[in-house]
Amino acid sequence: MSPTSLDAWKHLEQHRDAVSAMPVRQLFADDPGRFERFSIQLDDLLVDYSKQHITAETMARLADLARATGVDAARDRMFAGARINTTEDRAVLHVALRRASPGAVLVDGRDVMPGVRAARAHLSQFAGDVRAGRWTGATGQRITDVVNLGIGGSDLGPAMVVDALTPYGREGPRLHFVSNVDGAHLDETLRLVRPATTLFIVASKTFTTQETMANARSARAWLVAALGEAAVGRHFVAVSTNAAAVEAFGIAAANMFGFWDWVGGRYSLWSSIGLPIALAIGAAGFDALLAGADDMDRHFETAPMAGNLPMVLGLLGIWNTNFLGAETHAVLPYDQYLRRLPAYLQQLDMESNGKGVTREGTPVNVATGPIVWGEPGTNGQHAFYQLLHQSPRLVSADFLAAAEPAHGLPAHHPLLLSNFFAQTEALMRGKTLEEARAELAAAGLDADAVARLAPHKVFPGSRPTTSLLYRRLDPRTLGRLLALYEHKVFVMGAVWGINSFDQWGVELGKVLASRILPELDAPAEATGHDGSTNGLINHARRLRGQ
Ligand code: G6Q
Repeated sequence: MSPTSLDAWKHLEQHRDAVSAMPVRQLFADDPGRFERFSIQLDDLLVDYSKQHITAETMARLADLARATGVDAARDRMFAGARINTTEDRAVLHVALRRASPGAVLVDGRDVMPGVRAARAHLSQFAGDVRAGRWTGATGQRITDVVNLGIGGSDLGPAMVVDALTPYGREGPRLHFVSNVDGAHLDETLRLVRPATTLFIVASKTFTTQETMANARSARAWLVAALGEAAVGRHFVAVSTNAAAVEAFGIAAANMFGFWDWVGGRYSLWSSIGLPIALAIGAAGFDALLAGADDMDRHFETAPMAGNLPMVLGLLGIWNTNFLGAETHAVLPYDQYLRRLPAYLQQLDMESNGKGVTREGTPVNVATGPIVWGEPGTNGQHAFYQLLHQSPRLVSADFLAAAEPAHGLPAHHPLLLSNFFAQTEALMRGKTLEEARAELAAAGLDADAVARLAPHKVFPGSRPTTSLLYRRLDPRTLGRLLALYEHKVFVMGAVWGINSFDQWGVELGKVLASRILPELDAPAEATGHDGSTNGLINHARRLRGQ
C-alpha cells in the first residue's frame, strides 16, 4: 500500500505549509532549547539536526508516520532473519556479520552464527599471515601489494573503508581496487605492482560478473606470463558464495573466503568481502569496525523512536524528499579520508531505495530514494556550494567531521572545522533583502548601486542540514557511521513500503550487455535493436575497422 493514503501522511501534508512559512532562523530565535531538543549524542558522536526545517510537531507527526507504516516491526523482522527480500526470497542479515553478543540468529531454523564466526576466523588468520610475511608469493617474497578485483558491492565498501582508514594501514600492504571493465583501470594498476609481490583477490558474490571475470582473467594471464601457471595458487584468492565457479577458475577451496546469499552486495563489506580491509589495517582493526557497527545495531534495535538516530535521520529524509521537495541529498564530509563516502552512499541509498513499486507490486506514488552526491569540504565550497546557497532548488545535506585529525598536520584542523560550521550556519540563516541592502549601504555604496546589487546578495536560508561530529575517524567510529546510514536507508524504505534489498535495475543492464558483446565483432552489421543502438554499434564497428 502506498503510504500516501495514510492519515499520518495527510497530516504531514497539512502541517508542511505552516512550517514552511517559518524561517529556521526564526525557529531558533523563538526556542533557545532548539539545539538540545533536536540533537542526539551517542558517546562522542553528536548528530545535530536542529538546522532542519522542522518543529516539535513535525517530529511527532513523522513518528506517527513511522508507527503507521510499521517501521519498528519491519526492523524486528530483519534482525530476526525473516525473508524480507521477498522478490529474491532471501533474509537480510548483514547485521549478523557484526553481532558480538552470544545467541543464535536463525534463518529457516538454522543458526548462522557458527558459520559467521568460522568465516571471520579464516579471514583473520589469512590477513595475519600475509601481514606478517608468513604467506608469501610463489618466489618466497613478501606480499607488498594487494589488488582487489570486484565491482559494485564487491568494491565500493572495502575501497571506501581502506581509504578512510589510511592512517591505520601504514604497516600493511598497499591496497589497490580495480573495478571497471575498461582495461585502463587494470592496466594502470598493473604498472604499479610486481608479479612476485602481488596478491589478487577476486571478489564476486556470484563469480559470474562480466567485469570482474574479465579483470581476473587478464590479471591471471599477466601473472602466469611472469611466474608460470604454478604460481597462481600463491597469488590468487577468491571471495564468493559460488564455490564451484571459484574452483573452475583455478582457485583452491582453501583459498576461498565464503559468505551467504543473505548478505546483499552493497551490505557486504562486513563479510569476507571485507578481506582487503583486514589486510590493510589488520584483523583487530576490522573487528573494531564490526564492533562499531554492532553498537549502532543495538542502538537501532532498542532506542526509543525520538532518540533513535537511524529512525530520526530516515524520517528527516522522508520529510525533505516527500514534503519539502528536495530531490537530491548532498553528503559533504569535512574529512578528506571520507572522500569515497559519497560514492559508497550513492550505491547504498540509490540501489536500495530507487524503486517504483511497493512490496505488493503497486505504484509507490511518491518520489523514493533521493539522488545522492557530494564531495569533501572544503573543495565543494569552491565549486557547487553556490547552488546550495542561492538556487531556488532545495538540496538537503549531511556535514561530517572529526574533532581530532588523524593526520600529522593538526594546525590545518581549525581551518577545516570553521568552514564546516560557517557553511551550515550560512545555509540555515540566509540573508534577507533588507540585510543585503544594509550591508551594501554600510560599505558606502550609493543608493543606485545598493538597489542594483542587493537582490544578488540575498540568500533564502532554511536549507536543511544535519551535522555529524565525532572525536576521531577510527575503525569503530567508521563502523558506527556506516551502520547508521544503512539503517537510515532501511527506515526510508520501510516508510515507502518498498523492497530495499533487490536490484532488478542492475540485472537488466547485465543481460543487455551480454547480448550486444558478440555483435561488436560479428561478420554482419547489427540490425536487431532500435535505430540508435544499431547506429552506435555499427559506427563503433566501422571505427574499429570491422
Ligand atoms: C549490490 C549489487 C551490485 C553487485 C555487483 C557485483 O548490491 O547487487 O553492485 O554487488 O553487481 O556483483 P558480484 O559480487 O556478484 O560480482
